[in-house]
Amino acid sequence: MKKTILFLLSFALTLPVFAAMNHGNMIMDDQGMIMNNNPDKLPKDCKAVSEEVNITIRGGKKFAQDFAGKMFSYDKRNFQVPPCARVNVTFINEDDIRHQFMIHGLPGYMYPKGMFTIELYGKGQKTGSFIVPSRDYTYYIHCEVSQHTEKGMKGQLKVGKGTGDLDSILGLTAPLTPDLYPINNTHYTWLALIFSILVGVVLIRVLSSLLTVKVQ
Ligand SMILES: [Cu+2]
Repeated sequence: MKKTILFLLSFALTLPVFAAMNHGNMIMDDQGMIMNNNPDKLPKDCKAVSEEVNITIRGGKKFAQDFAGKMFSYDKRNFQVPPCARVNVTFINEDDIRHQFMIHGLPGYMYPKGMFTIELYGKGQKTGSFIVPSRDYTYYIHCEVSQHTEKGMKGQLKVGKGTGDLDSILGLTAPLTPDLYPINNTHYTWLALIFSILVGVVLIRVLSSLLTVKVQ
């Protein structure tokens, strides 16, 4: 009996912990995780899946390089799908750091906290699905890793006609609070400038006279 227990215990300890953890709504491995994957459960207001929509979205530094002051983004930042569509998202991370495809505002009775998320710890890709409800709405997509949204990793998904555009989406909408770096010139700034010019003139005079003496 003891031997059997020991054998089972040693076997359990050698199981790869991260190989395929499934915590209810979370599928995890050593590459990343998918939260609230839902390929089949219909929202209350949908009788059937209206359409199959496949989306491939890439994340990384290189997608932000055309935008001054930004650091990360997605290759596509604006999506539109029909009501009750099943959205199959393939998220590809092209960086060596953690990125997410996270969408908010989905019905809480199906998606805890209203979220569907694909997270990749580094380079790689994962595919997950969610089914959108029937009402027109604009859903917020972003990467929640600290500062990544502010640095450009933000997008939107419109169901039906949507409910307008979100702010601060690179190449699409203006930021609500633009980054400003104002230069406040005071009297002291001008005094410092005049003083520097005068010192410069004096230095040129003194140096040139010294050099002239040396040559003679
Ligand atoms: Cu990110």
